[in-house]
Amino acid sequence: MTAPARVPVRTRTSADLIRAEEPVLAHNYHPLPVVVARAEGAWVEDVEGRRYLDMLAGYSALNFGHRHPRLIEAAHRQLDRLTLTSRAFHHDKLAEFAERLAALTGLDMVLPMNTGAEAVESGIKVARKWAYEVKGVPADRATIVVAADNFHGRTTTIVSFSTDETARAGFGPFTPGFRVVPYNDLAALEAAVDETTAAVLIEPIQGEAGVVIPDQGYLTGVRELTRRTGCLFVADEIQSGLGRTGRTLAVEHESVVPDVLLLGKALGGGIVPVSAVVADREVLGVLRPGEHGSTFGGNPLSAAVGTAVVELLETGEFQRRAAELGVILRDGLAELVGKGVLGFRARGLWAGVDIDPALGTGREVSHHLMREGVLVKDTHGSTIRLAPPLTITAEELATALGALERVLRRG
Ligand code: IF1
Repeated sequence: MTAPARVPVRTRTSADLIRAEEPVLAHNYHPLPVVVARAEGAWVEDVEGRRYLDMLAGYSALNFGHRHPRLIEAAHRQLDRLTLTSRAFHHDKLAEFAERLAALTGLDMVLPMNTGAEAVESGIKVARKWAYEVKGVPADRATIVVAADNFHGRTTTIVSFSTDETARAGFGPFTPGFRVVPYNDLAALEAAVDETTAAVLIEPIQGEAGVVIPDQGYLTGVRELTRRTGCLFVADEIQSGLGRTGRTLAVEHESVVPDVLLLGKALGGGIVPVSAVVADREVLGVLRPGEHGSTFGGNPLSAAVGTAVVELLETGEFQRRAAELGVILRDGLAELVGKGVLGFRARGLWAGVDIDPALGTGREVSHHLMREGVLVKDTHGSTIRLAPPLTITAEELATALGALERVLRRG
């Protein structure tokens, strides 16, 4: 076969670049046709220099916006000194990262990993080991109770307990040991928990499901039930945590402290993948040398950026912004109910917006918004999710809401 003539890289347009991906990139995504070349704060710019307001923020990986100066500075400083040691040796950035992250969350110990799915996998392993060593569950009998419509990542074990057929089908055989109950249903949870239960694993707010916020009292109920029955409450705050909802953690809205916290996304400041399992010593202490690990987990660059992220959160500024601007977002969306919006769920700077299906799918609405200079992502059906950087201004938020109003008005 003769190779197709290649267009010189520098003259490639967005359309060229999208076409160039097709034969060489796995088709596991269907992105909007925008090709981003640079970004700053809440704004991204495409190859042709068109600017867009980023109302997705890397699914909350960019809570502090693109290229936050403090985070970029921390990364640059670390790049000039030391980037990787592996955990075979100590390095001079890890203690501070763990100390400050533990202090931020009020728990004792940190297990550093990289991606969200790895934090979830690690949380599952820790919960199972805790069940055998501390709770006394017979070998290989531990169960973990999870919620329907969950999203915790893409590994084979995690998709084993997904209820989304697209995420699961074709990837079996699946990992046993999980029980699925409806979300926001304490009676169903209670019925599923027994003496084999190591943990209840839930998202305090379900992201992929469409920003589904449980009834007030649910998280308190999960805390009470897990304590009473002697199993761990594992909260996946990978998307909901680190300022997004107006608090450092979404569980704080009910003043609940889980046994195990899973963090990711924004912990890497949009620069490097950084995730962590955070828990008290009684739980994370079950891991001993050689039993779990990661080449990249807690590497110097990740630790430096992660520490800078924790420093930003220590100020409380971003949580406050999310809470205050969240009111503007909520009020703006309330104005659109009946004008193309059927309903919405919002907490802090995070919203799932159900668009009247007569006006188009979530995908079509996202496409129209892109043409208006606003980037969002649909979830299922006609729901779009909004999760702008927490650095967005009130004016920028109004710009995005104005664009949504125009798109809905045109239908
Ligand atoms: C994709 C959704 C967001 C997560 C929670 C763990 C992970 C995620 C609560 C795994 C990841 C992602 C992954 C991304 C799309 C995305 C997503 F639509 F699927 F639900 F954010 F809204 N726990 N969420 O939300 O983290 O391994 O990806 O670092 O395309 O899969 P990861």
